[in-house]
Amino acid sequence: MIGEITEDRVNPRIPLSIGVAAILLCVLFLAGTDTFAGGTLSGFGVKSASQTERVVIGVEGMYCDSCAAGIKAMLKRTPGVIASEVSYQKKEAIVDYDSQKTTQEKIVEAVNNLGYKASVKNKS
Ligand SMILES: [Cu+2]
Repeated sequence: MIGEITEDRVNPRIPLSIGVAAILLCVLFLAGTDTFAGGTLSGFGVKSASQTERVVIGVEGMYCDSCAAGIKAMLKRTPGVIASEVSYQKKEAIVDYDSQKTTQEKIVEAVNNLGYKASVKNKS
């Protein structure tokens, strides 16, 4: 898992201008942003003890970038969440979390508690 994230980071092939391909690669793009990778890496204080997993959560009900920023801020305070990237345009949140401290269900619930409609899009 740690290896995967590192690989994403050193592989910045992001064809931004290619329409459909860009949409297909949006998850890769978000996973490869510096903020995301940096936050993730700095969260690995105890590599051996934590189990980092990634979940993509679909979020309905965001109306602007501030909504996404609000969700991201909330996730940052959520126990077990290591890093997150929330996109209003993609209507999704990509969350790295410690599976020994929280679950996908709890993260989805936390987003729902803010008033959005969240659901797991794919499992890591
Ligand atoms: Cu908003």
